[in-house]
Parts: sequence; C-alpha cells; structure tokens
Amino acid sequence: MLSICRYAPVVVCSLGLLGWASAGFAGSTSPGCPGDVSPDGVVNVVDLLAVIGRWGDIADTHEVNAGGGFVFSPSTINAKSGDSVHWNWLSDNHTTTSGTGCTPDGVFFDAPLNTFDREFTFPIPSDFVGQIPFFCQPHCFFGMTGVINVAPFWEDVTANGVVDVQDLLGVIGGWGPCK
Ligand SMILES: [Ca+2]
Ligand SMILES: [Cu+2]
Repeated sequence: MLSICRYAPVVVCSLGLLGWASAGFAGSTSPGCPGDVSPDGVVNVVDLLAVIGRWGDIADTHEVNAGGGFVFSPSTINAKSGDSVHWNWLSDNHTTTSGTGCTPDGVFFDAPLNTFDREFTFPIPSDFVGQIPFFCQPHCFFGMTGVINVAPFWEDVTANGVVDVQDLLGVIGGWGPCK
C-alpha cells in the first residue's frame, strides 16, 4: 500500500486507502461534518486540496510578555485553532484574564502572573474560531488589555496539531454531503 502511495498521484493513492480511513478515523474540528474543511456542507475534492495546500502546517505557540509597565507585549496575537498562547511574567503583579470591559468571562482563563506564577499557557480549543479578548485584573483600567484573534485551522481534521496523511484520510472518510 505504501509503495503505491509513493508513486501514485495523491488522490488516487488516497482513494485506495478509503477503507482504512472509514475504519479508523474519528473526530473533527469542522463546523460542518468530519472532513468538511472548506466548510460548505459537502466533503469533496475542494476539501482534499485544502488539506494538501496546508500540508505539514503545525500548531504554534505564541509568546506574550506581561509587565515592564502595565502592558502585554504583543497585545494582539494572531493565532489559529489549536495553537497555544504562552504568557511570560516580567514584573509586578498581573493576571491574564479572558473577558471584555474589564469583566472576566469565566469561560477561557484567569491566571495570576507574578513572581510565584511566572508563566501560563492557554491551549486554544481546536473547535474555536473568533476573538478572545483578555486583560489584567489589577491594571485593566490602565489599558493592560490584549486580544487573541483565532483563525480556523479546519485542515487539521484530526485536531492533533499537524496537517498530514491522517487529515487526508479524514476528508476521504467523510466524503459526500454532510449528514
Ligand atoms: Ca491532523
Ligand atoms: Cu497588570
């Protein structure tokens, strides 16, 4: 099977692996259905090409400093579903708290950043797309705020942080109109 994959066009190879895909695949980050990467309610060659177009792309970790003044730096983090954000404490007593208008949302995170808690990591949920605003509780009114912009990463069908053959198989396993 693998020797076929090495030499055959990728679509042909993939269709050959259809049985394996339907047997072994589980999970999706798409709002449509498993493998609907585009997403438009049908799993087809568009989704297959989308996965191939982001082949090898991986989940990233975004570094943010807290302190050295009442600031997060950078204060705008452009990320994608499944990435992580890692805050590093620099000085003073801060928090990183998700919410708007200096009010915790109680949904994503509320973590101290001080001499005892010098770092905090937030894994962005693989099914989340949109904005996650955050602020520092003691210094929000001094403008110590930030925002995580989360772009979709549906091409990582398996939501394991890498676009690879498993995602291709996920698309093939979901082939056809979403049910
Ligand atoms: Ca994957
Ligand atoms: Cu602060």
